[in-house]
Amino acid sequence: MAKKPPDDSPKIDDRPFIDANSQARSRYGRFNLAVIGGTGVGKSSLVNAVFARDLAAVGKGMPLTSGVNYYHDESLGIWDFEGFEIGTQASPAAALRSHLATIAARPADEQIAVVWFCVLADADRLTRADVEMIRELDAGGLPVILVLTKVDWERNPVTARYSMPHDTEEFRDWLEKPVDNAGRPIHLPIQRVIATATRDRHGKGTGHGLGELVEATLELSPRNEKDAFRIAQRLNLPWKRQMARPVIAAASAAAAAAAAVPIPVADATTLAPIQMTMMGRIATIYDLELTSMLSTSALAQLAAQLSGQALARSFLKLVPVAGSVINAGVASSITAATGEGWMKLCEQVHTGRIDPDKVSDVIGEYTPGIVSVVSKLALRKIGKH
Ligand SMILES: Nc1nc2c(ncn2[C@@H]2O[C@H](COP(=O)(O)OP(=O)(O)O)[C@@H](O)[C@H]2O)c(=O)[nH]1
Ligand SMILES: [Mg+2]
Repeated sequence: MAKKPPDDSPKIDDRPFIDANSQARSRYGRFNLAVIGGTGVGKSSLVNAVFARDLAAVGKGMPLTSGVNYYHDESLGIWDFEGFEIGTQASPAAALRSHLATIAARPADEQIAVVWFCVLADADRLTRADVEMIRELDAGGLPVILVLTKVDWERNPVTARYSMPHDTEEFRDWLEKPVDNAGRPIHLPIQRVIATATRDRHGKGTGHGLGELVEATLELSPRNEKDAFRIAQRLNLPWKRQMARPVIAAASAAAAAAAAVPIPVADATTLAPIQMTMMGRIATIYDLELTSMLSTSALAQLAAQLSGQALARSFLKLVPVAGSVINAGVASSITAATGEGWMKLCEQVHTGRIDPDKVSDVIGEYTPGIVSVVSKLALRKIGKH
């Protein structure tokens, strides 16, 4: 059980933490995806596989019209064209056009970035209505990924490679060079064709083509919505590290600048807001809601840990080697170590290896061993002489 900071500890403000988290959230914004396809083609399964959450079950839903729903949480919005069936309307393309116009008139944070147009892999062609709807999306300036769903991948027992059935391959080839019955080319404005499955035919397995799907989605997303997608998706962890590292570097530089004139150890509280802002931003990148992750008392404890109190105690033991002030090098090393540790903790929560409710219990294992940081620096210093 974590100890509460002693009553004589300096008052630590945990606001920078929460402010940075919510500011980063509003800066990155929400990523909105449109998913189109008949009932049962596997739309919801794809969304669950890529974003690791069932918005339809837990999120706020808003029926735009019959068959079109908007589900969202803070970082992700899904326009689910569910039951928007081919054949149920006189002209699906005209209906789609009017839905797109309605959506376009809605707030900026609900605007569609990319479309997944989902078709069962064992269909053998697109229908005329499909083609017209895709043209409608293209006319609306939306990038369209044609997603073949429920591909029945087969594993070759000798090579251990997976391949798709011959028919699916033919369908994919047709999509890449579509022609009509008379062999004349058809205008089909799709940006990608991606063959996917979220499970095998026995309902097991981890899926196929999903990595390719997130890469294509990122690539086709408007420039200023790419970060929102990197945050909302849950399949690609390296993208999150790529976003977190510059945040750590910037905070380390800010800490070094703050300690350009060495700070007496007792005043190390100066660095706490820098580190907490960094941690709030990193949590956002992992799409973690800080206030639900850390109890108020855990936040206060963390704040105290980052403050002069904890530092001072560790430093006292190290004064002979480290001196009694925090200089730029120490400030930046401690901040970098805090950032790396926090990033790893966020990763564990994000991937479900640590229960968000348990963060308060394990945080000490991830935030820096200040003693170890300082010892390393001191050793390096000694080594030089
Ligand atoms: N074999 C197989 N079944 C799938 C796959 N994806 C989804 N399903 C199943 O297909 C059914 C419909 O999926 P769902 O995602 O609800 O489709 P939606 O109506 O388009 O949202 C469910 O029973 C899923 O378990 C897949 O890749 N392979
Ligand atoms: Mg569904």
